[in-house]
Amino acid sequence: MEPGLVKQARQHPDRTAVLAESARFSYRDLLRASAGVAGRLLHGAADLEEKRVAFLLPPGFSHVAIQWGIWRAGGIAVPLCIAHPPPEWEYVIRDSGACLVVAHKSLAERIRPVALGCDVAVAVIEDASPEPDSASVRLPSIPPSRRAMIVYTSGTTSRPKGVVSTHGNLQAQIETLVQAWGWQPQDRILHVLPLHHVHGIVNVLCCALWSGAICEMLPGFEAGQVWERFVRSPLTLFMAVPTVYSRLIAAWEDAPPSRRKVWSQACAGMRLMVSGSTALPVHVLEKWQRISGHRLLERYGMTEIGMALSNPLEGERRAGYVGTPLPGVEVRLVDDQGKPVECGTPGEIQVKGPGVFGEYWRRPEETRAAFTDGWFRTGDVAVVEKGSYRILGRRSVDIIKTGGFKVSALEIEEVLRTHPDIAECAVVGLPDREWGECVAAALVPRSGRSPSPERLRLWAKARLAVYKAPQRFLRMDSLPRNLMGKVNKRELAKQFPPEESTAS
Ligand code: MCA
Ligand code: AMP
Repeated sequence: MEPGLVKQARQHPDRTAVLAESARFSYRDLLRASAGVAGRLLHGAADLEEKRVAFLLPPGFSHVAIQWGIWRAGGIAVPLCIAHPPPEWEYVIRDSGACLVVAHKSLAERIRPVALGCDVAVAVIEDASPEPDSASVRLPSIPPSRRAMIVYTSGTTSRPKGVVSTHGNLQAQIETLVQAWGWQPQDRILHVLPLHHVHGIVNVLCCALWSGAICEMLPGFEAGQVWERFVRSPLTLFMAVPTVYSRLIAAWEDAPPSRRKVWSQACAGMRLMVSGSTALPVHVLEKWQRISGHRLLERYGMTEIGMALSNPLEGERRAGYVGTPLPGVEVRLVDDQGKPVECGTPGEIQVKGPGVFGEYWRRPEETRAAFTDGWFRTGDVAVVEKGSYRILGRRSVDIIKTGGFKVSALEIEEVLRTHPDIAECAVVGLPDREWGECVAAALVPRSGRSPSPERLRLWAKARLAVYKAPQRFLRMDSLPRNLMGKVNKRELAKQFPPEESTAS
């Protein structure tokens, strides 16, 4: 038994799978390279038996070959974000109990001290290449119940939790999207998203490779580069977070009229453009439609479940709505007592289905708390109106979505409290035109200390992923607290001056 993606790839070995850095790699190349990787990871053993292998590679063919190689060897793939500072890597390596870190040569020197500090070896790889003899590598049988991947996600606990997806979960998450969005072998998608989250991993990369389509990978997102790529040759699909669309709109507005026209025309060949990970502002949807001619398809999902709700491929895509349950996904809304609500009444979104994860890595308590009678509790609140779901917000004020990344206020507070100049602090998300929400920190400095916002941001960026580092700071004499002594975050959010520009 092979992972579903591998089985699929065998059906069209000669088609192009990955385009990156002007090089073309076929599905046969991917099968061979990943078999070679698996053989080296196994190193004579029969099966990695769910050992965790962390990997740190820029987007490209090698990244995919390592991911597949870990899967084919029977291991659990733990993607590391190339832009994270060392403390974030260390946390993931330790928490997942990784037995090895596979690092691209360009990143090896940065991660080596971290891995060695965790007593974990580093395997440095040059660019993975297809191996002519890799067909002879003996690989273990991988049933759908085998754990495949751990993706770290922030939540209402202070440190991120590892979401464990099995091969069966991934297959279900992919198949529902392939069906709903009509993926075909003729598709060609431009990949600009990070590869340590489900949006970039499942919705873009895995769906493309499942379908025999072409996944063209850019090193990252830069608006002008993406527009010019749209122009160069036809693409059929694009998927991104609202901040990316806002940036594309801003670049278009800054461009001379002749370029605008060429850019807009280049979108005509696309068959579908998707937005998700955070609410799509209606003004972005409308502007994008005017510029590109495409009405963005907005969908709703979560690391723990893959995608759950989607506007239709054919038919009306309602602004401000995320559509209806995807094929094979059950969704219900419940009240505070856990009872399903009437249509038109807000309730918490709960999800069931083969794509829903089974556990947070080594966190049985949190796993138990996340489910009710087999339904996963998302913590998001929605309402159904005229048959379509509208997301109203989240139950917890401590979860912030910034530029599509979910961050935990509690995690950021915990780190800020270790700063020698900070006596007390509280973190909130504030509405932000560019990022959806931005991370804002209210600080009570220790007496006689006066840390500057710029220095604090730099200090935070050395310890936390850059998107967790507060963009706005507010100095206070004391934090607003309720009678129980708990910080009143809704009150606190109101105390930040409006219209202040972000630090970036
Ligand atoms: C970058 N910065 C950010 C963010 N990204 N700050 C807050 N929130 C962010 N998301 C920082 C930069 O480090 C920099 O700080 C400053 O902001 C500007 O950087 P810039 O180079 O302009 O940003 P960028 O590197 O171009 O990134 C913007 C981005 C990126 C492309 C929109 O945030 C991104 O790729 N977002 C997508 C996230 C995503 O895929 N989420 C899916 C997870 P300084 O100036 O101080 O250096 S959610 C998911 O998977 C579920 C399942 C779902 O539903 O999809
Ligand atoms: P993550 O845990 O990073 O996978 O983020 C999942 C969260 O992103 C969900 O729980 C929602 O809060 C949010 N989210 C995803 N898609 C949407 C959307 N279309 N509209 C509003 N929120 C969304």
